[in-house]
Amino acid sequence: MKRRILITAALPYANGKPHLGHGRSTYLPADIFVRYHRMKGNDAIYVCATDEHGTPILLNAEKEGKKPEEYVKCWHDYFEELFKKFGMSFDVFYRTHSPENKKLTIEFFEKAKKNGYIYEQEVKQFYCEKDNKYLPDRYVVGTCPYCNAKDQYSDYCENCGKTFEAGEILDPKCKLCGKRPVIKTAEHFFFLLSALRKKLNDYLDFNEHLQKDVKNYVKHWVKEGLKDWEITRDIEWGFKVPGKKGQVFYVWWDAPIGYISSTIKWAKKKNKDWEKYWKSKKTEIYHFIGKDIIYHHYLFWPAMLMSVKDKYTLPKMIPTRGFLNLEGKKFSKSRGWYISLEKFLKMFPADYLRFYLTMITPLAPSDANFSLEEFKKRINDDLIANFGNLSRRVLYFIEKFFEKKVPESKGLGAEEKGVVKELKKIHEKVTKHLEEVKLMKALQEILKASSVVNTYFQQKEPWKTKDPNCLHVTINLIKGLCIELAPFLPFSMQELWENMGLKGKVKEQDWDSAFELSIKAGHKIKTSKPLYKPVSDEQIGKLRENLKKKEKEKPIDIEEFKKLKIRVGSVQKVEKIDEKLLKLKVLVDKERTIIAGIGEHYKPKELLGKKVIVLINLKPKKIKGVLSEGMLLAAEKKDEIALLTTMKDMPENSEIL
Ligand code: B3M
Ligand code: ZN
Repeated sequence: MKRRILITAALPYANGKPHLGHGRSTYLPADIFVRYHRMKGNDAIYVCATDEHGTPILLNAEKEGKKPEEYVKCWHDYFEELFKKFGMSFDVFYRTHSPENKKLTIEFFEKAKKNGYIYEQEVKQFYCEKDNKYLPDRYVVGTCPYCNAKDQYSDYCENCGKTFEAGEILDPKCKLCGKRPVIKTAEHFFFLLSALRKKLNDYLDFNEHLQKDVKNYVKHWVKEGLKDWEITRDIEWGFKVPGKKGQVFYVWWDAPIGYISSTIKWAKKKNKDWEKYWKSKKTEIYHFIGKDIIYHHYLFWPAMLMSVKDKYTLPKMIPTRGFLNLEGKKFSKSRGWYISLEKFLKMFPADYLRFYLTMITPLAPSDANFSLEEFKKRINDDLIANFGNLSRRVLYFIEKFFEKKVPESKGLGAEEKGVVKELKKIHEKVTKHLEEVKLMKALQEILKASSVVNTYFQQKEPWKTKDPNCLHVTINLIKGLCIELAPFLPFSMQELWENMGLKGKVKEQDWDSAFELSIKAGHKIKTSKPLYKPVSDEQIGKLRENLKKKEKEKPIDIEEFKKLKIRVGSVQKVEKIDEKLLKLKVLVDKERTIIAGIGEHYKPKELLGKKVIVLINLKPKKIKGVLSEGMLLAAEKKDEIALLTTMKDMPENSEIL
């Protein structure tokens, strides 16, 4: 029987370019999963949107001098375009700043309130008297009261991970004007999460589809006690709270409702009944997320759905995956350690990225590493050598020996029967893994199947024997593999489908009959042109170089600058070592020997008694047998060099700040 399956991926903030890691944990796995289910003949839809509210978005829009409406629209369009290139097959890609979402957000609030799950309470808040506004989280920066880290937001310290209440942060400053804010009280709405503790616990206990490790983690939180949740904010961007001047809903209140409102948008267009997808026991709901938003999806969201008492179906499964590192280090835009999805897709086909990311992404909240070298290896060895070349060779021999026509089979021999049987068996495993959202395992099995065909093909040596039976069977098996790989590699499998001379779309083929031998003798193939180009060392080298360059361009902070000990010194003695090198004695904190490559620019005499600027905490280094204990700073232009000095006479060892 046809199943009804609703699949979502975490809604990306309309607030900047996503990097490679963002694609891995949510959008790609959800896309593979939905593509599989469509081929299974299920009624599966893939819903996503941009997440468009919240303080960081407002702050960035202000920084760019844009209206937030304008700002998020720009990013929405950017994501839409980018996701198309990545092969995301959304049924709808909508927005949270939409009329449908506004209506439903207020409806959720009112229903939950009516049912007693929302109450009002006074909270302390920072207020800037110069800007005349309340300053939520990100609008206040200061020093962490626990670890003394500077420049932390007023609700959370990135350094030690502690969260704070308003008023706790030391030396608070308004992010807009730098003035110290005052503390005022304001009435805010809270969601009574604590009252749903038992129900949430039951939901976790009785749902055997949730990942065990994540579930245990969440149950631990429930056991520790759930804090009620403040769901309103004092900013001017978001959906206004009815009857409350100057307050909007917290972004996490309306964001998950965006899953439903986007479905409503889709249903309207397609003339469908959205409630069937959200309020029927028959519907299976899957939310694909990254591990940073576990709390929101395993607790807040089911609690919200329960609180409105509107027959909403709770998520069947919340596939949760970890973060991605790049060459062993955390992605970081500010530190320049970063490759955007956009940039990568400009350099390589989307299928390469889809393939590699799937290969390093188990169904687990553990982190993975994107290694450029490993990427090259996987693509060249597994995708191209194992599968790509096999499919090309089969087509090539049919082209060469049989004028592009699939030859007659003389009935399957024992060997052929053996391979077909084995591939059918593997197909069952692949299917089982896909059902369980174990996409990496499914792909590994498919590659195993491809190896089986490869081994058979090598043994048969059709390039020598021109064995029609072998070619007849293998092209049918390639067709099966092409169907199996289609959810993972939609672009290149459609190309292969067409190269094989097959009609229609591979994504619309029936999953279960993948390994029926449906290509008959006489069928004409189109071409044996190769599907893939190997990843080259140059490409990888270029990416690496770029990373290094960006890392160098990253701004340093004052702490890093302060590490450099730069001082005034006076030249006491100068000797020539050779044409280029001079050996100087410079009095700074003490007399230091310094070897400098300025022999072509300064005569020893000229330097005597002069004040120079010296970096003194550089690791001492032996040059031409002499230990150099510092570096003279100089300005450089083509082949001219000028030593730095001070504009006023300053005593030795004066600090450069
Ligand atoms: N925008 C955060 C994130 O992308 C948030 C997800 C919302 S899902 C309803 O991690
Ligand atoms: Zn201010």
